[in-house]
Amino acid sequence: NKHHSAVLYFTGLSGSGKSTIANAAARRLHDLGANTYVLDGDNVRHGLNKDLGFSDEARKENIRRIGEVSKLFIDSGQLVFTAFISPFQEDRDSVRRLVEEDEFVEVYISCPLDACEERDPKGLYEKARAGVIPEFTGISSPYEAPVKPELTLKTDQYTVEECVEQLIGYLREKKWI
Ligand code: GGZ
Repeated sequence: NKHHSAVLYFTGLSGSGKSTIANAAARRLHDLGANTYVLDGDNVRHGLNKDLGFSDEARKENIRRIGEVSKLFIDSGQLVFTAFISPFQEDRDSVRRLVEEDEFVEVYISCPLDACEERDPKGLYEKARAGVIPEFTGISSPYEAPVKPELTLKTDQYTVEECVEQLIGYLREKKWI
């Protein structure tokens, strides 16, 4: 099955739903015959990038490597999803410049901080508020919302399934699938 190769570059706060939506969308696209792969904390921060912490510099290096790996996956013909906070616009723009213009889709996984904090699936916000986790995004470390994302998925207003449909709709419109 022929499809366009690209990186669907997700960005958003911890708990916004990046990994959940990326995995659900990848499954959907796989069923439609596309070659997909998801890069997220589970397979990158625990492996290739396990030497990196959460300082601004470490996050920058995290995103740089993720960009390089994404490029390799694109070269191998995949639709690759990346699900990392990626808090800095400059670093996201660097990844954009690394690949072809029509190979980068910035997807803002939008959810207000208070809603993410309410979800707190891993109890990290509570620990961040207590000062147990330093430099936590949205609490004690900055998050720069995308200036001009190709796509915004509002996870506080739509279900996971609806967000996946919006993403599939975008890819269909582009005739990439
Ligand atoms: C933000 C942190 C931190 C700090 C650990 N700040 O919700 P999670 O748990 O599963 O996802 C978060 C993940 C963030 O890693 P990323 O590689 O996506 O971040 S970045 O793009 O900024 O490099 C969270 C956990 O790691 N986590 N400490 N201080 N998130």
